[in-house]
Amino acid sequence: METSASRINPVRFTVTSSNTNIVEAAVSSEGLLRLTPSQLNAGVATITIEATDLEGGKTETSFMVTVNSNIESYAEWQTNFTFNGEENAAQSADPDHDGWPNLVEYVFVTDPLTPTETATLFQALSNGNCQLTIRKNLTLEVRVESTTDLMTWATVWQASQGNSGTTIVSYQSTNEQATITLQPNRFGIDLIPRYWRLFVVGPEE
Ligand SMILES: [Ca+2]
Ligand SMILES: [Ca+2]
Repeated sequence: METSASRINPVRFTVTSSNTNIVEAAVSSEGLLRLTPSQLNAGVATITIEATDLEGGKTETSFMVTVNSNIESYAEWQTNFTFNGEENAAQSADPDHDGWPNLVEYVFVTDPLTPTETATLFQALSNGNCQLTIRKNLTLEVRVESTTDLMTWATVWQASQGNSGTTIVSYQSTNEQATITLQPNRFGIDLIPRYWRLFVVGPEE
């Protein structure tokens, strides 16, 4: 006579995160709790674990986790430079007179105290596309807009979409920066010349 026995789990676990933008939580079939922090967003989330026994009885417990961001903020970035006076460190200041205020220098990872060749980092290409080399991990609202008439601007790309989206022709990145080629309209060859602009919402000062 043969007998067999299979192991049953006397308790089932489910887990939820109060903010999956900050941390995702899951329990594997082996009962391991896995927490996956966001690469971009910092903050606090509550993880709740619920256990259900074979009779359907439930109990739960929760704890809080804090996710720290290792993305360099504007405030951290500007401490890398020795500005001549506090007003020169402001987001809107342009102490090197290259036309890019410090906030834009931060977004492009350029030196706010040395004139930047801005046209090589954000340029309209002759085929009607646009290319920019920009900080890869941005928590600020940053978007590229285009227009044909300088009246109506359309968003072509925004930082939150990263390397996904139909307007991206190519996306190459290093640890810190991404070089992105954008096409405003796949069918709009007759709409050249186009104008491009970068729109940045700075952090509270
Ligand atoms: Ca500047
Ligand atoms: Ca500069």
